[in-house]
Amino acid sequence: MTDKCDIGLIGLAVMGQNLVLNMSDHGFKVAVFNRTVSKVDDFINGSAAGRTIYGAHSIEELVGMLASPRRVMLLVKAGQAVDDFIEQLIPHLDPGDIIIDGGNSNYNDTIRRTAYVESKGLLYIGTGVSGGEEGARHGPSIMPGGSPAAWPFVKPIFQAVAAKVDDGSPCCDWVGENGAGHYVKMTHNGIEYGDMQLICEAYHLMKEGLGMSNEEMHQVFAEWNEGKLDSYLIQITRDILAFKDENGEYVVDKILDTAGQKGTGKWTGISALDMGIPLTLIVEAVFARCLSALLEERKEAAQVLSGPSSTFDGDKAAFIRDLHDALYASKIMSYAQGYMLMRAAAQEYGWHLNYGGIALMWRGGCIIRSVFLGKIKEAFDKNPDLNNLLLDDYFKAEVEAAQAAWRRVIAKAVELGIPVPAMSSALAFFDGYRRGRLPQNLLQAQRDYFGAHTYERVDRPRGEFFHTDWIGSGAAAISSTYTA
Ligand code: 2AM
Repeated sequence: MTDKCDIGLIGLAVMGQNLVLNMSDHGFKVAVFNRTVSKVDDFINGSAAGRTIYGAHSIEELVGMLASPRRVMLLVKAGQAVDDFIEQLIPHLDPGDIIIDGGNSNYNDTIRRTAYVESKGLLYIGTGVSGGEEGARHGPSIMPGGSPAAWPFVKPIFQAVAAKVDDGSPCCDWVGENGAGHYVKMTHNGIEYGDMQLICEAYHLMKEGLGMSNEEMHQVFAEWNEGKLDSYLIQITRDILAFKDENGEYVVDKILDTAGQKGTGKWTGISALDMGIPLTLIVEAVFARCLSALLEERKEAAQVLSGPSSTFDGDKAAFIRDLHDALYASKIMSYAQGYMLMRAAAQEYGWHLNYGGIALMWRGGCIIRSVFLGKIKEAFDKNPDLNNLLLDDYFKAEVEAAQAAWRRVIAKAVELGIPVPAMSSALAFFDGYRRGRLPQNLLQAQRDYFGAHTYERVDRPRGEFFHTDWIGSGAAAISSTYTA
């Protein structure tokens, strides 16, 4: 090695190795290190052989191999391992050097770490990297946040290795301060939960409601992937439905119906609850996984509890067209809710989020990549201050056009007893969001009745609170005495 390396990477699991190979494809010189040091030599002598990739056998050696300002990226297990490496790196780094965490860290940790690393005179980046091992190798979606001053030094590398959309724009841009990058990555994962659940509900309706074969469903998803729903998840669903094992049998039918989760959907839901944002579709998607995991309980219940015995007797082709629109409209609700969440988080944490840029970052490289995200980008290009996606002319018209079909699908699902928690909660959200008056006037009355929580009035300015003596006791109950 003659010159110093452009970047150092710690953590040589498959993601780390693939990202390093990707960086070397783009002409960057990369120094690598791993806790289990033998993996460094295995990599250097294996898939990294003959490339601009150089092994280090200690943190000190790694840091010594880097050009200034040094850029050290961690791709290690989220949690304590990140804090441990930060501690090990700090004594070897100089002011202005940059530590980058590319793992699936919780944004709260990234907020804390940014402040801590900055307090040592260094810069910090916490970045979402999406697209799995394949994405890391050939172009992930990269969502960096942290110390804004670090971005110009990382930008050329990240934008070179990131996925590109049709016009060549990279799926990587600056997201915002401290934990913003990991927050946006978390929201991406929540939206991914929602997209997957919506597809599963469509599958359930086709399979159980219409009695369709895997081959027929494969055809439907193949068609859907040619239109507005064109996306990675629809595409892999198409392929999964047609996939047969060595015995010529469909693999999907042999898979146990109990879903796992790593927690990012749950984090998204918790954040929404904390901030009071109705992220109903994603939360329903998390709960749908939870319900699926109660496998034994469900099997027992299936022996005892029955539902409607009606079967579908309508026009199947028409219903499939309706189902397309129901999925599409529900997806619009999910993204509208996701953007509501990010907007609230930006306010809560003081981030300056680039909403159109986020749509572009998700447009390619990641699991939720889709043509649809191009439309979201357009909506924010048209109006960067767009308050809600549903108020954009394009999406407003799309929902209007899909609305009747969406309602028919939900009604039919209810009639057939097939659960569609994401699609139906999306519709309930839409019907609530578009109403100037909801029944919570009654709820406020109830709260005031039993707990003297007070209420505001339609005929008085906001901020004036009233209490009614509902039971005529005359006693001025105050809510602080309410303990039920
Ligand atoms: P290893 O190869 O030594 O296990 C993904 O698991 C990556 O994170 C691997 O590079 C792994 O290193 C690293 N890793 C996991 N837990 C770690 C820890 N507690 N400290 C340091 N590195 C860790």
